[in-house]
Amino acid sequence: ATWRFVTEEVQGQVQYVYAEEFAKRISEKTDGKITVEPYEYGGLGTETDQVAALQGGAVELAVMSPGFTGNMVMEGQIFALHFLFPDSVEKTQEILNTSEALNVDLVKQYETHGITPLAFWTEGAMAWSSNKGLREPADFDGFNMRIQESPLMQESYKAYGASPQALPWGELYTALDRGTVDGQENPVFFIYDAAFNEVQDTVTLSNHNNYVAMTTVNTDWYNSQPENVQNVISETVDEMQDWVYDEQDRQNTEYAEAMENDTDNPTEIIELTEEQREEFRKLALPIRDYYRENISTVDGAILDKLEEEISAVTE
Ligand code: 6CS
Repeated sequence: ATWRFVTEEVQGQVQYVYAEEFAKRISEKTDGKITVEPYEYGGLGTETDQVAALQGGAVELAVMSPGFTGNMVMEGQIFALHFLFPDSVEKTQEILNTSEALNVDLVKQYETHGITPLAFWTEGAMAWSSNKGLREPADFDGFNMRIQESPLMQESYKAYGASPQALPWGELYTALDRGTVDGQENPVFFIYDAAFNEVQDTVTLSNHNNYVAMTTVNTDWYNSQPENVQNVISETVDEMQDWVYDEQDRQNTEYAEAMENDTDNPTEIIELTEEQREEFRKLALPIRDYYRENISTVDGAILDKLEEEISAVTE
C-alpha cells in the first residue's frame, strides 16, 4: 500500500522532515510493505485546500495547523489563545502529550468533520516580525497583521488594536514585501527559513503562544484499517513526539543564531521584558471569555478542562 502524507511546509522544514521520518519508520516496521509519500506544501493548493484533501480522502495523512480549520472546527481555535500554555515550550509539549481535553475531547470535535488528530506537537514559541518593531500594544494600532483562517486569531489581534487579515503562507512573503500586510507571527525557524527576515526589519520574541501542529488522518480511512495497521501508525506517532520536539528545538536554536549573524539581512531582535508581556497578557485574557461565549459549541468545556490541566503542570 501507498499512503499520501501532505504537510504545510517544504523540504527541510519541521513538518516535512516529520513526514519523511514517519515514512522511514513505517517502511522499516512493515518491511517495506507500506510506503508513505510525503508531499510538500504547494502542490495540493493552500493549507485549507489540504484540509479538504484529507477530508475527501485524496490524502490519508496530513500535518495540519488548527488555524486553518478555524471556520469549521470551532473548538480547535483554542490554540489561538495567547498566554494560555506555560511560557516553557517543553512544559507546553508535556501538556499537549497528556491533556485529556485535547487528546479525547477535542479529537472528538475534529472527528465529526472526518479528521482524526493522532497527536499535537509544538513547532516552537511564536514571534512577531515587522518593520516598525512591536514592543507594546500601541504598536499594533492600525497594524495589518497576517493571520490564518481563524476568527479567534482575528479577535486576539483586534484586542491589541490591529487589523488582522487571513492569508495562506504561500502569499505571505510577497504580501510583506509589498506592504499589503505589515507583519506576521511564526516560530523563529519558520521566519528565517521562509526568508521573511529579508522583507522585515525586526523580530519580537514575544512567546505569546506556541505554534501547534497536529498529525491527522482521514477518520473513515483510519477506522477501516486492520487493528495491527492502526497500531503501527499510532505507535509511530507516539514515538515521534520526542523526536519532533528535538527537531523543532534544533531548528529554532540554529535559525535564531543564523538570523542574528545574517549580515546581508540585518534583523533587530527584540526581547520583551515581563512587564511588556504583561501588557499584552492583560488584553489577551478576556479573549478566553470570547472563546467560551462566541466560538465554543460546548460552552467552553474543553477550555475549562485544559486550564485545569495546565495549572496542574505549572503549580
Ligand atoms: O504561517 C503559516 O501559515 C505556516 N507556518 C508554519 C510554521 N507552518 C505551516 C503554516 O502554514
